[in-house]
Amino acid sequence: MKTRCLILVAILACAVLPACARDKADTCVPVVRDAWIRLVPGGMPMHAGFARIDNPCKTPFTVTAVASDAYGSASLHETTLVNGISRMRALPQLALPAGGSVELEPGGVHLMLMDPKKPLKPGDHVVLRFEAGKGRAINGDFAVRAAGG
Ligand SMILES: [Cu+2]
Repeated sequence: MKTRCLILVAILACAVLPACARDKADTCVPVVRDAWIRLVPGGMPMHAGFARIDNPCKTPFTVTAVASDAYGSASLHETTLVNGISRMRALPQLALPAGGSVELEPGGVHLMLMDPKKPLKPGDHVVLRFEAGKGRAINGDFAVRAAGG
């Protein structure tokens, strides 16, 4: 009886495992790390968010929208130097190649966060959601830091 059970378990495991492996590949998602938000002096309702996003998956992940319950609006921005003047422009999307990563950092690509729904102070945490269409999305936990921090 015991032997028969063991054989049954082995057969079931064989039937189930390939499906598990396939599910794992499908549910692989990029990881948001070292994420932080910089407050602006004077409590201006306009913050910048920075992070590193790693995509260890076999499929690219293209961020097409950013959302947060903590802000009236969130978007992708890029800072560029034009004739020595620092300018910002909206980025329609941010591509994360398979196995690649992107750095959102001061002076480069960043998140423009407008109209905080309640006052934020250093040490607070805010969740930002990176959406890639077709229901695909990842969350990042952002730590709030003081202006200049
Ligand atoms: Cu900006």
